[in-house]
Amino acid sequence: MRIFSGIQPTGRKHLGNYIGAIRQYVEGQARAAQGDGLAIFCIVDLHAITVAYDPVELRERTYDTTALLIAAGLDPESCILFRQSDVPEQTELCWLLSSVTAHGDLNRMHQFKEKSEVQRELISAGLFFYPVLQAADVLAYRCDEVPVGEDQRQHIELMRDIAERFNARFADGGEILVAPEHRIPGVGARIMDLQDPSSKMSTTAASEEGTIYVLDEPEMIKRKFNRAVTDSDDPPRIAVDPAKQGVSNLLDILAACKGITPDEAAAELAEARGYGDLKGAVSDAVAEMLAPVRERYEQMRGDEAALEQILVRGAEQAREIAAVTLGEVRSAMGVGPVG
Ligand code: AQP
Repeated sequence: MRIFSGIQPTGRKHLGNYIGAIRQYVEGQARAAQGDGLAIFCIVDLHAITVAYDPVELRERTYDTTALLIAAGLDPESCILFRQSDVPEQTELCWLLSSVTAHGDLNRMHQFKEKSEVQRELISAGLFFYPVLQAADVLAYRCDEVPVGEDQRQHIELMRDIAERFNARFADGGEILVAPEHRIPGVGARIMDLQDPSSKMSTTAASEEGTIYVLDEPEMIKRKFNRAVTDSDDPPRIAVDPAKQGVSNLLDILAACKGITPDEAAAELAEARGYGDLKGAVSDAVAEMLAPVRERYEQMRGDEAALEQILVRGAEQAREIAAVTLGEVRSAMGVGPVG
């Protein structure tokens, strides 16, 4: 079993990234180690440049994200952890795969529509092409599984189509590229903004007050949960209900922290006096879950040379795999000399 996922070095990573993706990476690394599998994680700096960004900050954020992933439990001795731009095979594969990607499919991508709406100066062609590069990232490693949050479902479906179209066109009845499955968590796949529970918690679109960052101190976590939007039901009702987005989101977060279902989390709060008790329970659970990550992050972040060394070594390992796939793709497509 081979697992691959990418994460952007943008902004500070939030609770949605942690529950929807990072925690799954750590679990995937453990599963891969148990079998004869391989877990590969990529910090996708080339995706981060598809929207307005600051070059100096991009490098800082790349080290921040590397340190955070390791603090969360990724072990560079047990997985491959690398920076996307260090593996040019992925960018070449992106171009090759563009020939089997339908323009109309890219036009339908929700993420492109949402992100292009908020770009003030330029809607880059890179933003439009984002899912093709993402497909190349994953397909270069012929992986079976991609751990992601719910927002990435459509992109994974597209990369499956790209792999299948490529195989149908160029693999002569065989399978050069592997169409991967997404692995979206049953609970916590879409954590919502605490101030606007109709929008997902997000690096770029969410409110500061409504976003819990992985590195927030416990007091900050408590303050943000205390101010979380719920509803004015009288008497207050702690239940999972599409009409109660704020309460349902808090139950989802609590359930994800405790490894139970949101309904079970609601049942545990049957004796609660009101939403204050729910907010207290969820803020304690989140603070407890994130504290060790924050502490380890603080120990690691200062040593950029060590972080850089981890990324360089990871890229060497990644290139060995990606180069083989790229060679077969080039050869099947008739690109370059006979190999
Ligand atoms: N709210 C969320 N709930 C659950 N999972 C989430 N993910 C993102 N938001 C939520 C998952 O996190 C992984 C990394 O996403 P990314 O590389 O896009 O990183 P980001 O830019 O920090 O994520 P955002 O917040 O989603 O950014 P913007 O603001 O750009 O929209 C992915 O697996 C994603 O599903």
